[in-house]
Amino acid sequence: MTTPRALVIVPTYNERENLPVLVEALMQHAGVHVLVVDDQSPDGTGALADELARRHTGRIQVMHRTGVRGLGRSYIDGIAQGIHEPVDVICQMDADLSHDPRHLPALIAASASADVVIGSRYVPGGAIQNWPRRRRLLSHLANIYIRLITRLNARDCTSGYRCWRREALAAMPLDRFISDGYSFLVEMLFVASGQGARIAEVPITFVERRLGESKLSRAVLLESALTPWRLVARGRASEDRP
Ligand SMILES: Nc1nc2c(ncn2[C@@H]2O[C@H](COP(=O)(O)OP(=O)(O)O)[C@@H](O)[C@H]2O)c(=O)[nH]1
Ligand SMILES: [Mg+2]
Repeated sequence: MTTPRALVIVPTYNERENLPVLVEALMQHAGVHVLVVDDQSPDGTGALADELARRHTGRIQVMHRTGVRGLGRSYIDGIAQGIHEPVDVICQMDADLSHDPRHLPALIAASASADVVIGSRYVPGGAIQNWPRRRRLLSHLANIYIRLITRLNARDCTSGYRCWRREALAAMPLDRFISDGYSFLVEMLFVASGQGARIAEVPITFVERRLGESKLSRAVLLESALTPWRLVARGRASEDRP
C-alpha cells in the first residue's frame, strides 16, 4: 500500500519558538504537507512560517489571517482551503509541541478504517506529561461533562490532535458552526457523529508546552461550558422541524 498523502493544519498564535521545531519534525515524515494558519501573531510567527515554506518548497503553505482572531475561525479557513488539496487525510495539530509528530503515522494508519481518528490521552496507553493536578482535573471533568450532555462516545473529546479522511471533513457544514474557541473541537466531533462518521481513538502522550504561553482564557472556558448544551438544543430543534 502507498503512504497516504496527509495535510497537517497547524493554527498558530505566538509560537515562534515552537513552530520551526514542529515543522522540521513533520518534514521527516514522507507524504506529509503542512498548512500553517497564523492569526497575525505579534511575535512574528507568520514571517517565520514563510521562511520555513521557502526552505521546504511545495510542502508548506502559510495562511495569514486578518480580521477577528480565533482558533475555530482559523480551522474553518484552513479546512476550506485544505479540502481542495490532493490529499487523502487532513490532520489537526497544535503548534506548541504538545502533539508529538511521532504519533502521526498511527493516527494516519487508523484512518484506514475510521472517518476521524483522535490522538487520545484517555484510552489505554495514553498519557499527559507536565500538567498540574488542577489542569488534569479540569480536562478530565470537561470530558465527563461533554460525554454526558452530548452522548459522544469518545474518551477524549477535547483533544486537538486528530486525523480526518478528507471526504469526511469536506462533508462538514462548517459555515453553520456555533462555537469558535476550543469548543469548536467538540462541535466538530458532535456534528461528525451526527453524520454517522466512524470515530476512532489512538493513544498519545500529550506533553505540556515548555515555551510560549497557553491561550486558554476564562472566556474560552465559559464558552466551553455552554457549547454542549447549545449543540444538543440545536440538534433537538432540527429534529422537531418538519
Ligand atoms: N490561529 C490561531 N491559533 C490559535 C489561537 N489560539 C490558540 N491557537 C493555537 O492553538 C494551539 C493550541 O493553543 P494553546 O494555547 O497551546 O492551548 P492549550 O494547549 O489548551 O493550552 C496552538 O498551536 C496555538 O498557537 C488563535 O486565536 N488563532
Ligand atoms: Mg497547548
